[in-house]
Amino acid sequence: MEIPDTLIERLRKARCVAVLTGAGVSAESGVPTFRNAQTGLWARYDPGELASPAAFRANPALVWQWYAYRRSLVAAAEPNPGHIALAELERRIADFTLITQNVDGLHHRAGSQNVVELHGNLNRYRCFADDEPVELTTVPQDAPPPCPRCGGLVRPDVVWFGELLPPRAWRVAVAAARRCELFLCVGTSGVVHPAADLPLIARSAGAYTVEINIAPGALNGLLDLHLYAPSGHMLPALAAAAFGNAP
Ligand code: BV8
Repeated sequence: MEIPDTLIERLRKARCVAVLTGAGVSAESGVPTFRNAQTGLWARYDPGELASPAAFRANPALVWQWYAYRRSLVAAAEPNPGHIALAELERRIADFTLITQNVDGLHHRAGSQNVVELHGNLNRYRCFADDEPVELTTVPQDAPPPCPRCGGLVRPDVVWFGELLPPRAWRVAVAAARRCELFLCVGTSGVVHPAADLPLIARSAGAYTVEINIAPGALNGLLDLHLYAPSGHMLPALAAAAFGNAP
């Protein structure tokens, strides 16, 4: 799919850009997207059910094993050209904010320095009883270990459905959406809130808003431009068109 010259010019001239990514940007790294993460033995579970405090209370071992499985997928994955292009854009644009719904840490591994993790990171842990961070030297595969401080259950440091987003992360994300002149929404179904509100906040504040996805989704028709192509192709092409391939 051709990239309109107007978008290339906007990116080249932009002083302030914000990007929201979803599971689609990690798909080309071999990490299944959130809604089709369920294959094999996990196929019979609904991720929206597993990713909840109720599921963890009811069956901590099952939820812990699901995250152990996903952690193994992520450990075997490498950042793809889409992640790398976003790290390059961060180096080229003065005020660049990368906001992600993903919990896989691949943006950091691609070299992005300033990543706003709205939904946490599955390679970090915290105590289910008091929410304080927990450092694990070894990570058991079958069941959550006890918190070394209080004996409560250790959980992955991710935001489950029905839980509030980290207040600072959300504040930073909204501020970036409000001040940016260009907002890119990449690889997200746009069904999970409040993250999916960000492109609309940006648009109502006057930003030019762009969706990059392989198929129309919940944001279809709501943004200024919709580009349908894999992000691992589209993002490098966009970065090269705007800034060249010079290192
Ligand atoms: C909240 C971490 C306030 C965990 C995730 C009832 C009670 C409480 C809240 C609600 C409720 N009903 C609704 C809500 C709100 C709820 C919500 O939005 N539900 C939805 C499902 C309707 N939200 C919340 O609960 C949030 N908190 O509202 O707090 C509150 C609190 C209490 C009471 C009331 C209000 C918390 C939401 C965070 C949930 N945690 N992740 C984990 O990962 O295990 S969300 C999860 O979904 C992932 O983070 C994922 O990133 C995210 C969104 O999904 P996507 O990233 O979009 O992934 P998806 O698979 O859906 O789509 C992939 C996309 O990529 C597709 O569009 C595809 O076309 C595209 N794609 C594929 N390949 C490519 C590609 N694009 C480009 N290139 C490719 N190659």
